[in-house]
Amino acid sequence: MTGRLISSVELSGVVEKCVFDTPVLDIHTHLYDTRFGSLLLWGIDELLTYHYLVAEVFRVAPMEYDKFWAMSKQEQADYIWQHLFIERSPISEACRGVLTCMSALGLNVGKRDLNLLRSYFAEQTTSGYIDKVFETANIRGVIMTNDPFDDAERPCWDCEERDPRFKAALRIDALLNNWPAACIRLSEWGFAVNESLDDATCAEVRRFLKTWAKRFDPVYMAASLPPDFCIPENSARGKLVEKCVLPVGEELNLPFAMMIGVKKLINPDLRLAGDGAARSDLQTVEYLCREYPKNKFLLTNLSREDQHTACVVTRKFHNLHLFGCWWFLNNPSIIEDMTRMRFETLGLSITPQHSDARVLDQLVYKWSHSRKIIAKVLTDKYLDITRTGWKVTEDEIARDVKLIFGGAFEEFVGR
Ligand code: HDL
Ligand code: ZN
Repeated sequence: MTGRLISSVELSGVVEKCVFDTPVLDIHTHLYDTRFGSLLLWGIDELLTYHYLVAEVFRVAPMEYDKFWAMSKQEQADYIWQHLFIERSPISEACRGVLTCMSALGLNVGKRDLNLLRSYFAEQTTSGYIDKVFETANIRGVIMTNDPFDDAERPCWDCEERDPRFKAALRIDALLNNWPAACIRLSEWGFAVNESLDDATCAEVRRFLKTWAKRFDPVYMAASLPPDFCIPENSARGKLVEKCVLPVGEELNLPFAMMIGVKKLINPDLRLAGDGAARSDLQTVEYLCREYPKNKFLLTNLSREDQHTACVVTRKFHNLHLFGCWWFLNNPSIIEDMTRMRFETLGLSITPQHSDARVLDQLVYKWSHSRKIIAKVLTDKYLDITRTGWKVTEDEIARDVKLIFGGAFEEFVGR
C-alpha cells in the first residue's frame, strides 16, 4: 500500500480532485480528427443545433418541419437560442451543457449575446480548438464512430496521417440492420455476396469486415440495435452476427459493442432527433456471452428499465464489459442512479460513462457534469468502507479512478 491514508473528512475533496485531474479515454463519440474535415462539428452554432435541442425547441415553438430544415445552421441556432435560452430558462441538460461549455472556455454567457459568442469561434482553428477542448475537458483520447457505409467518411480514410488521440470503432449498423441494402453496397464494392447469406456470402462478409478492420484499426466493432434484437434468430441479422461478426471478432480480438434499445425514427420529421427508446431482452446478451466465450462483448442499453438486468448479466460474464449512460440516460439524476447501482453490483470493473459527443465542445460539458456525479458516488462508496476501518490511500484512489476512466476498458479489450 503506497501513499498517504485519507481520513473520512478528507475523502470528498481528495476524490473530487482525483476525478477531475485524471485524463479520460472517452470510449464512444461521434467526433473526428482533422483528416475528416467538416465531419468534425464544433462551435456555438453546432452546439445549439445539437439534435437534442432540435427536439426540445419543437416542443415549445413548433413550426413546419420542412421550414425549420430549410433554415441555415445559424438561423436554426438563433431560433433555438431565442426559444430555449431567452424566452425560457435553459435548465434542460442539453441547454445547460451549452452554458457549461461556454463558461469553461472563459466566455461570458451572462451577457446572453449569441453574436459575441460567435465572434470567439470565428477566431479558432480546428486543430487549435481540438487541443483547447481536450485540455479543458482533460481527455487523453476518444473513440470515434467510423462507418464504412458512410459515403462522406469513406474517402477520408485515404489520408494515412492519423491523430493518435482519435481511435477508431468499426460501426456496422448498416450491415446488421438492413442487409438487403448492405448486400447491394457490398456487391458494388466487389464482394461476391447475395441476399441468401449462404456460406460463400458469409465468407465474403467476413472479408469485408476484415478489410475495413485492417483499414480502421478499430478498438471494437459496434452497432446500435433495436429493442427486439434477438439471437439466436433465423434472420439475416442472426446469421450475420453468428457467422460473420463473431468469427471476425474472435480472430482479430475485436470486441462487439452492442448498443441496444433504439427505436429508429419514431418521429421521422425530426430526422436525427427522431429516434426513441424501448426495453430490450437481455437474454440475447446472456446467450452470446455464454455461447461465445472466446469473444469479448461491450454493452450499453438505452432503456433505463434495463439497467439493473444489464448489471446482473454483466456480473455473470467476464467477457462482457458494461459502459456509459447512453443518450437519453445522460442526465444527472439517471447517471447517479446508474453509477451507484453499477459500483455496488460490479465494483470498478465497468466504464461508467462515455460522452457520445457529436460536437467537439460537448466533451467539456459532458465530462464536467459526469465527473461531478461520479466523484460524489465514489466518495460515498469509499466512506462506506472507511467506516469499517478500511482506509484508502491517495494512490489507491488515483489507481481506481484511472480504471473507471478507461483503464479497465483497455485491460478488457487488451490494447
Ligand atoms: O447510435 C448511436 O451511437 C447514438 O449515440 C446516436 O448517434 C444518437 O443519435 C446520439 O447521438 N445519441 O447521443
Ligand atoms: Zn453514439
